[in-house]
Amino acid sequence: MSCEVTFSPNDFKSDLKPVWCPGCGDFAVLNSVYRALADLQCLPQNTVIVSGIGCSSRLPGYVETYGFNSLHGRALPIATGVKLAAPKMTVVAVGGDGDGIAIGGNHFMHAARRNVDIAYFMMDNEIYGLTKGQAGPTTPSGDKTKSTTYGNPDAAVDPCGLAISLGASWVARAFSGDVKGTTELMTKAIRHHGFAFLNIISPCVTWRGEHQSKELRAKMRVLPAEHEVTNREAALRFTDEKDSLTVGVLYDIGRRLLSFRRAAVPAVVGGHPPRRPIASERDARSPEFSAPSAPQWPAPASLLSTAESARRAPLPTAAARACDAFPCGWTSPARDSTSAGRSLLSIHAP
Ligand SMILES: Cc1ncc(C[n+]2csc(CCOP(=O)(O)OP(=O)(O)O)c2C)c(N)n1
Ligand code: SF4
Ligand SMILES: [Mg+2]
Repeated sequence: MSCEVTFSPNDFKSDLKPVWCPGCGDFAVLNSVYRALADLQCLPQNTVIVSGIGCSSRLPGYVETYGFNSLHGRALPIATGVKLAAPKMTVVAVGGDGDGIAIGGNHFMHAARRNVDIAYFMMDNEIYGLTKGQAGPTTPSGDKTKSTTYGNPDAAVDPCGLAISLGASWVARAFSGDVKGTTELMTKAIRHHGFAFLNIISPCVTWRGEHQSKELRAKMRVLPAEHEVTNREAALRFTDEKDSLTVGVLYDIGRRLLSFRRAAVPAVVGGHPPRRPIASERDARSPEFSAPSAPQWPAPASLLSTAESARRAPLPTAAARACDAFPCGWTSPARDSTSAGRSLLSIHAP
């Protein structure tokens, strides 16, 4: 007798009650997260949500999956580590505009260019909410805030434009008030193989005013059907909008995943063998793992078999010496043949 368990959005609600201000856009984002996880039937034990610090970064606590409310600006390096150590997990990073583009801007750049297989939802309220309303990188020029009482003298950054220029392979924009649209974009981001960046415009009623929500809704436009998602120039045209707020997938290209490139590194480089070819496991995701989707970059058989044969081959003496000297506890094949091919990250995984 088979027993199939299905999850509803309510199953992803944790016992914690959100402490956001009444009317905060992050409530709607949270709702979309519950729905997206249910739509994809993500198993809670196979899902991790990692955040930084900020009002928005409280989100992992409200979701019944693994979660990590980490340090300001550090969601992406931690999510990257989780994904590399546990490649079968569905990894979602979340946080605010300040968390992702100000203090965490450097990490944003490297996660995008490395094309780590994680979905990143940035809740963009154009302000530092938790610390009481200072202007941040996405605050429009000229806007008065607690820290710019005469008007913001700086130019604002468009997070989608930034992500495209940094090499992200999937970039989209959503408005939190559009729960259906945001949910759809979240499911696409999670299914995407590679770094998927979703900029969610999410009003802060307390520091940006109650009118912000209405104004944003009035500006919302759906991406024209003829938009070509692989056309970089076309995508960038939607990242410099003043009077409109276009939602949808702006950019979507296939690029090799970080895991594929790691599998391709020859055994002797840096004295470490490549990690086991996790890409094959990743792409043959069985239904027990969430988000089945056709990989945009099917595992190149020649690449994986090269990596696999490199893994099995004994290391040259010099390389083995380099591993012995490495202070991470990594066991070289010379000392223990059973751990050949395991990387530092897999050794340290729980
Ligand atoms: C290293 C460090 N620097 C500064 C802070 C203070 N701090 C906490 S949250 C935050 C800004 C949060 O803004 P954002 O990421 O946009 O999130 P929001 O609260 O708007 O959702 C700042 C500056 C901190 N906690 N740690
Ligand atoms: S301060 Fe702004 S972002 Fe933070 S909970 Fe309140 S409304 Fe939301
Ligand atoms: Mg913010």
